[in-house]
Amino acid sequence: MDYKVRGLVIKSTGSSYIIRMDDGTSVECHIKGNFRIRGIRTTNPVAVGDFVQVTLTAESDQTAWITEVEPRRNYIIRRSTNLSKESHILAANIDQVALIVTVNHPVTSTTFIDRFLATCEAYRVRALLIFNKVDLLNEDELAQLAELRSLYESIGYETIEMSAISVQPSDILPLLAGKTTLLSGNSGVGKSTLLNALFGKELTRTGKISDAHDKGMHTTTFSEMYFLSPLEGEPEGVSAVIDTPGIKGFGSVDMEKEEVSHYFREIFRTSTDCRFNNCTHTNEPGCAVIEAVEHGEIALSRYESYLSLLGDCDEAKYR
Ligand SMILES: Nc1nc2c(ncn2[C@@H]2O[C@H](COP(=O)(O)OP(=O)(O)OP(=O)(O)O)[C@@H](O)[C@H]2O)c(=O)[nH]1
Ligand SMILES: [Mg+2]
Ligand SMILES: [Zn+2]
Repeated sequence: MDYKVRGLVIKSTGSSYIIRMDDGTSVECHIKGNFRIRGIRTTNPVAVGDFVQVTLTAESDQTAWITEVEPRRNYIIRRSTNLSKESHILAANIDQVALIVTVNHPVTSTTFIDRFLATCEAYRVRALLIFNKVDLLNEDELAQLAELRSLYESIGYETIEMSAISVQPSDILPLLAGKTTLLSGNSGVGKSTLLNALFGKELTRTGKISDAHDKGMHTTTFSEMYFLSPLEGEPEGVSAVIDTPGIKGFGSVDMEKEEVSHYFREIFRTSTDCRFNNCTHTNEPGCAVIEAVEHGEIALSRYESYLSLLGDCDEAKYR
């Protein structure tokens, strides 16, 4: 006889999934080829963080199938920057994103940061910026770090700086307490190193960045959720961290052109002073956003990221 159980997806390899059952045991599951979730077209119909129904067959092969995905509280989708239009769910049912970025070794571009933050805004997921590898930065880079931190703090994002190779778990754990946190960022920025530091042991592999290109080598290939035990004195509640493969670019989510400015908080705030209420902040007379960029009240890097996302929307239209 077949029977059904409920569980949480804690690892996804693309072809199979590890599900943690409500009783704490884990089982490897597959999905049938024709499995689809209505409304979302993605390369992965099931993601880490999803709650699913699993059907176990009591036959000798003991195959477990995911037969149903429960409605998601939220999710973060990444559209690749190439023209394939492929979307990938990074994780589902998360409380926050910790975006790990590095001023150097490797360089995380502000375009990448802003596209990621805009996506978090679009999906209404809180984002925290963690600047890593501060031990490797020279004087100029440290100045750049301070500038970036103050820029993002002024917009309203929480930022911290650290070195994952020497960080004390107690410096980071309060930020994660009682929450499910998605760790994301470019390859080689130190996501897995931070995860290992939090647990005080090597749970997952880390990899050197390439000497030739100063870039990560895509060491982590699967997404996986890890559970932290609560700190002493911290309120109870499960804290979970999802380590994910490094991502290169971040294409626009399915945004309408008019929406893009809503996902750049300071641009949105300023846009109420534009002369036209359908202002795209590109070349209209009386545009308060352009004026604020000219006066240095809105960072040029942020405005450029905004324009690049707008450009993507145009491109998407003609595909
Ligand atoms: N000096 C220094 N090295 C670090 C720090 N954090 C990570 N590294 C090193 O950077 C390299 C890449 O770290 P990983 O943790 O594998 O990076 P990742 O973000 O998980 O990369 P992917 O799995 O490829 O996405 C490793 O050699 C780490 O030891 C840091 O704070 N300081
Ligand atoms: Mg990794
Ligand atoms: Zn405007």
